[in-house]
Amino acid sequence: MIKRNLLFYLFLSTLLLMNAMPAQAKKNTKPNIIVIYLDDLGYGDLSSYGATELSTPNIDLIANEGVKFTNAYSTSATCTPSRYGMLTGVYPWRNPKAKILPGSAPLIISPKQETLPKMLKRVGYQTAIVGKWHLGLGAGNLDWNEHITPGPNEVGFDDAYILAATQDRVPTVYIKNGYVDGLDPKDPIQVSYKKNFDGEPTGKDNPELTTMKWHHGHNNSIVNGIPRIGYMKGGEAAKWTDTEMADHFLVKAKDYVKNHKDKPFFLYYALQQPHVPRTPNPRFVGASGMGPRGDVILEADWCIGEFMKTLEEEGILENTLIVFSSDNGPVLQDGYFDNAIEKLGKHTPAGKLRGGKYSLFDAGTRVPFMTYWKGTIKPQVSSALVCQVDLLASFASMFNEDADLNDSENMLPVLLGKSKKGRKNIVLEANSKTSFRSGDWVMIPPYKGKPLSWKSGIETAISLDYQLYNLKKDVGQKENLAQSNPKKLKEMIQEFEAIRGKDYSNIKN
Ligand code: NG6
Ligand code: CA
Repeated sequence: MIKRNLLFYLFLSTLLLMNAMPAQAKKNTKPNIIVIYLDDLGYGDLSSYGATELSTPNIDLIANEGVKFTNAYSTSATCTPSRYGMLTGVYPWRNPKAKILPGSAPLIISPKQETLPKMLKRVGYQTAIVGKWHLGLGAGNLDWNEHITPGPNEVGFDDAYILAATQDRVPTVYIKNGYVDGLDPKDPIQVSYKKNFDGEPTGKDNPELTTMKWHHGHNNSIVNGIPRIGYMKGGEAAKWTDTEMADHFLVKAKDYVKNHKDKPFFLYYALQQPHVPRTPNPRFVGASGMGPRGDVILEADWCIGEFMKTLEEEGILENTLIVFSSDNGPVLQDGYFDNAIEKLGKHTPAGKLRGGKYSLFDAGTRVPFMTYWKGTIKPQVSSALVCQVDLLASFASMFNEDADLNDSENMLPVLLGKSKKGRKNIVLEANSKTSFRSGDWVMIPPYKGKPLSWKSGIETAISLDYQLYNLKKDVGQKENLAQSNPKKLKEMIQEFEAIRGKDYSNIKN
């Protein structure tokens, strides 16, 4: 009798315990897929990638508990082309419009084109973007007060909560599924990249109204004391608060997860940090001791930690594959006086790599890149060559889905840490010029142009001579082997031209 009571008690308490456990969402057969994408984060900006002066524990967890890639690339050293490559599977140099876009530029992805979210929709995913878009909106002469279309919704995203271009460009408003969020119709928005609107102050003429000083370029309309690129009038109620942008996107990303967790979803969470203007929330001001650039990296790390907590609380962390990366390499001086150089101390945003944003040297495009899937991916470091352009083919292969793959290669086994066999080669782009990595080698063709990027002072790798580097022996690209190894140089040029064609040089004979 006693024994039976005990058994009953055990049974009861097990039932009670099960009820007390967090609700485990039903395991989807398809994992949720989340791409977390930072803006201008360098190869050396994370403690998991060797930074000693900054500590990024939340992103480090993704790196250390997943596959941490050491030879992963964006397709370009600037934002628009990189995002174009990742979302379409097409190298951005194939599309002449895939260049840094003004905030008023039309959409550069054709609504007929294949995209990563479209492919995932076909296999049953719900799809969304939260954060930076910068791929153009509309079809020209956009009226920001009407339905803004085509945009992310027309190229595969069911839901879109975006900033149109960059944090330093107008319009400084959020756009929710094609409508400016919070717009008061009595105060319409006007945007121009050509001329100012009558009576509107600018950074150039009214420095007394600015709280952040422009260094180069950013001296048009002033919003929240920050002078921007481009002119804007109206839309007062809809304007964002820069210091709250990170929290704002975090809430949107968390809410999306909470509201969509019962069916497989794809979320592209595109954070704005550490791009200029760097505007940490007051909670993070001074946190890094490195000025605003370091502070916003810590802020982004915190956001990602909070976001991961939500995945855990909602019971879907073990059914979610996360890809983390950055659109291009690091830059310190990118248009505002914000002490990024002065307070850098011993930090090396590019790690041991040469160059940075805007550069054909490796730091322009070699970026932090990791995949994390709790319980499925085994922690490891992978030196396999992979590129963001490969996400389309890799995820299509997960579902045996036919897709228009273009330059995208199936790296799924590599992304899941089951293989180390990466791509053979990649064509890389910076400011319309291209270079080539094959195996451990990099070849940069001769170009006319500036060896230093305008005002930011970054080495562009532009030279009238061929350059050839062996990254395995010389990760800092210090020794140009073009002269001493003509055989390898010739091989590289041939392999490059077979993909790129011969019409890439800006040097006319
Ligand atoms: C450049 C801006 C730079 C930054 C960049 C875009 C000037 C002088 N420079 O044109 O500040 O906004 O565009 O960065 O205006 S990206 O990461 O979105 O490509
Ligand atoms: Ca960028």
